[in-house]
Amino acid sequence: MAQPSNRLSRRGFIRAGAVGTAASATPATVAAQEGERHTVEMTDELVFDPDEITIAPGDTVVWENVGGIGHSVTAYEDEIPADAAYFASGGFDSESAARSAYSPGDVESGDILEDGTYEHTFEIEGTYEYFCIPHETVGMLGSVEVAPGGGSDDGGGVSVPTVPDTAKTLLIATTGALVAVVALAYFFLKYGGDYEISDDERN
Ligand SMILES: [Cu+2]
Repeated sequence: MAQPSNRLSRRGFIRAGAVGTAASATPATVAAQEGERHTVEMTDELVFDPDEITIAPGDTVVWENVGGIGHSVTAYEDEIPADAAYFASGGFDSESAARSAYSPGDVESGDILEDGTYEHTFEIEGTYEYFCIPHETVGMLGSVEVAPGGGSDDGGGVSVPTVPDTAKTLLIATTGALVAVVALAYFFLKYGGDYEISDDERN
């Protein structure tokens, strides 16, 4: 005697659900490896805050002007890792180009105005020294340290600085499981109509 086809499909469905739950662990791992975003403020006190920040490879630093005075974020060409790409607000590819172009009030020239931001993603490990063109002489300098593991304990504007990695992983795993449950519920609603029919068939 052949089994009711809805039984087979139900079993297949449950198996698919289990696979979906197991597979959700993989995207969760990938998500954990995505770069974090760290904020460095530029203030009217003419400082980068924090002026030193440690991040992981692949992380992004977002410099935000929280005051009214314009600033630049300009890397010292000779004080970044040899194989790293040069970076500067305004998108210049050399320190000399950035220096000669800078013009107060002109965003295109690399000036970051009130509420303006500039961001750069760091892939290569090492130390990056940078400065603000108009305030270099008064010591508006900063550095970014890119190291494995990053600076989740340096409190340097990290989005979730106090949460240990294990807790973070747990949160991501929980999110993954939730997504799996929602997907499961979706398939139930769409394809799970046989369930009630099976009771009728037994009678
Ligand atoms: Cu400045």
